[in-house]
Amino acid sequence: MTPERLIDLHDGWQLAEAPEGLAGPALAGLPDAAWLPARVPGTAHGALLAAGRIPDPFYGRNEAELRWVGERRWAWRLRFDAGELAAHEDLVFEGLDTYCTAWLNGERLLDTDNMFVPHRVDVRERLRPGCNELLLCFEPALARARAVEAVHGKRALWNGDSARLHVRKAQYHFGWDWGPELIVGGPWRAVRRHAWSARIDELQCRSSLDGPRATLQVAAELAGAGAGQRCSFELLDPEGRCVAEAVVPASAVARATLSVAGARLWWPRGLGGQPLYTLVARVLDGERVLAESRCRTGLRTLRLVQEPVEGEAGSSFHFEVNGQAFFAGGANWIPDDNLLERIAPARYRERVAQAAAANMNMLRVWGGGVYEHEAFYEACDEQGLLVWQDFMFACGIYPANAEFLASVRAEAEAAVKRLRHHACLALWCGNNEDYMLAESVGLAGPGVQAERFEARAIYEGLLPEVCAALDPDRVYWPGSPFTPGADTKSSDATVGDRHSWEVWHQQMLPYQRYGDVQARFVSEFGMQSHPSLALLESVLPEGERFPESRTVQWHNKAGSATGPDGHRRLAVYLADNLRVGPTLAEHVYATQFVQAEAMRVAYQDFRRRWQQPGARAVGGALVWQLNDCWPVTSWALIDSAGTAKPAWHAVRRALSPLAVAVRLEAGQARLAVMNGGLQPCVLTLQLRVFALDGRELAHARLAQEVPASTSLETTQALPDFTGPVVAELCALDEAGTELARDCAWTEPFRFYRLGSARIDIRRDGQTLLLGCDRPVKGLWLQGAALADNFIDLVPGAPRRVAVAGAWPQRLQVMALEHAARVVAIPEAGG
Ligand code: BMA
Repeated sequence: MTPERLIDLHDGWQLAEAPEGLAGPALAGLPDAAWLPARVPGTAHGALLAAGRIPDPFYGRNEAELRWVGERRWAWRLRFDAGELAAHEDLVFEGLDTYCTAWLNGERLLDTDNMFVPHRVDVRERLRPGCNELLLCFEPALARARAVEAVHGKRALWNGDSARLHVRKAQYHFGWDWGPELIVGGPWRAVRRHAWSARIDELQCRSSLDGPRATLQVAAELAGAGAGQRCSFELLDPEGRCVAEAVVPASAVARATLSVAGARLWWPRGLGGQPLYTLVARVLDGERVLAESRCRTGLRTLRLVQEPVEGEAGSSFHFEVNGQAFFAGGANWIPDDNLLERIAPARYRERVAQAAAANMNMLRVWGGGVYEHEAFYEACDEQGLLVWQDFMFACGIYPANAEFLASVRAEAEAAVKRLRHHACLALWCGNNEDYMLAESVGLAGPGVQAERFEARAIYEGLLPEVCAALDPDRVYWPGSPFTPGADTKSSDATVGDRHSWEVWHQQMLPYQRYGDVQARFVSEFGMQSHPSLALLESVLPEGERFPESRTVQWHNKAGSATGPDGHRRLAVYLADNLRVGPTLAEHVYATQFVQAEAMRVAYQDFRRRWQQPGARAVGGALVWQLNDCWPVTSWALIDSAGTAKPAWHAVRRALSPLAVAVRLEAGQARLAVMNGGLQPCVLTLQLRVFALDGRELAHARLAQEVPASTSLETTQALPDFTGPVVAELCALDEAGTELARDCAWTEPFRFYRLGSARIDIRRDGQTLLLGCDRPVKGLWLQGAALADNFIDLVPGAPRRVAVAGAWPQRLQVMALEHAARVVAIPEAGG
């Protein structure tokens, strides 16, 4: 019996266009000149780009010129030496996108039609000790999908070609209202050779807590293990020390119970640490380890709570971890690139870290992308970000024929088995907006018979079945948004989750009215803005660098059946709020300004309604969207170069463990304090009101005690002043140190002029001192890594902002109504 070997087959691949009608050995026989070097995991687009055979699909309007790549057949060839063969030899394909046929040494191995289903093929009889040839041929997915659509019929959808509904492939590949149509294909996940005599197929770990004691039911599905062999289980604590172990006879499914006294609990960030335990299973032949499998997990309990909300209709929708209720503040995650092979694990960690640094504690993996890379979930485990995990259905009326359901079942089982051990995984969700779409086409909603919406068989049948069987301790939610019960609408604001798109989509409400579109859990809302000027210009030909250009519009995919409308909606929000200059730089700042203000208002208006136990009116807010997959004008907080926009800072402040919000109302200011911590806090609320010429009109201090995990509100009279004002609200601790701050201005900003304020920027050690003589709105500093940015200044003590990393020689300074300028930073006192 020899120990198992898992060998990556990633180097030495070649790619060639596969002529129509050619298959198997005939393909492998294409002339050498036809073959390009390729890497696995990879895509044909990626290999052609690396070989300089196609231009950057993200530049200009190249996307349109490159449709041909997705319309061709592509062959992938690998010749490798297998050396000594083991008792068992498998080829493992973690992901083939999408319609692929594989041959080994001329023998057909498998045909695939679902990019989310991994395949293991026994090749013991076909693998040779010497040279072997593995060949993959990928068919054009759109053409194949259209052939299936022709059989099953066209269906309603939002975004992309309707044939996408019939193919189990990342839906955003077909184009989305923030993404290009790039129908990539190829071995997008790992290809491996598994040589073994015994192996561990599945490892499962179900934990429960009883006070400080954790009990883990562990199970390992074994193959090839024989009589006299044993299976050992070891649980390692975060430092790698063994804290529990068991050894049992090796059988088809080896089971054991492990117990840990003094279990260290995993918490979402902001509530506690993220200690991760590692379960290690081994098949032992005497002392020799034949096979090993390990998974990391966290010990915690998690509940979705739907309880009455005092004084209101419906029920709450909030989460509790380890018995502690908390407000879920976060974002929707989309794939971070169109060519996923370009995303290294470090990039997942960086993006997740950016979400964490914005004080987020939840990310929703949205249903039009992919079941994400391991590195994503590991980063969420480590950084304490819970994951709302959609199954991969988005904005469509999906078929429910037997063949489709069988493919979905295999996909769902693979996803649940792969992800279920992650501490970060909070909830499984059936789809994105399919109930909403069904309602919009009369297939669901009040008075509509349930069976008219046949995809319920997936969201209310197949998927909950798979989750109940393979991951019974985790919540399953049929869709986002979703409202339980017959005759309900997914837009119901009193039960379940909701997508509040009255701002931006639908009636395009002003963002100042986010408070009117709250819900028990706002799982989508958003406002568009341009990416950074540098990124935008990097994809614009010289002559196209103005806001209204054809290429700028090309990089805004928002729109509907009537065509692109992102630029028009942006124009409305700019016209509502600002005076905007003609240059691209001014347009970038203006759109980012509006997005930042919209995010400030939205998160504050939703989080204020977290309130107190028994009255959890709003349990969470997940903005659409955290990230981008290419250089685009979109709802993202972080552009595709990884640059955080001003909105990211607005979200970071609004989700800060202790945060404040101020609203100007007739004759009074409404003050809110949000304490997300586990301890009550005693503080002073300081409200200062300024005229725009810098005069301080009022200064008030209120003592306030805020219980743990509570949001509360109060009001304070405003001075009798008819002109526009700025109100600055700060929460101070007993020592007078500022804990949180927010500013509210008389709006809209376009009614008054601000440009004459003097902005003073000085250095004090590793800190910037930012001062002014009159109020300054939206000070946006570029050129350094700053702890705070997009800041409002009021006269008085300068704001101190820490600078991380190298001290910048120069900073680019922008603010509302202030022309952009680049400044050197003098020392303080100089
Ligand atoms: C919702 C999301 C996405 C879309 C976004 C912006 O529909 O689910 O499908 O990109 O709004 O329009």
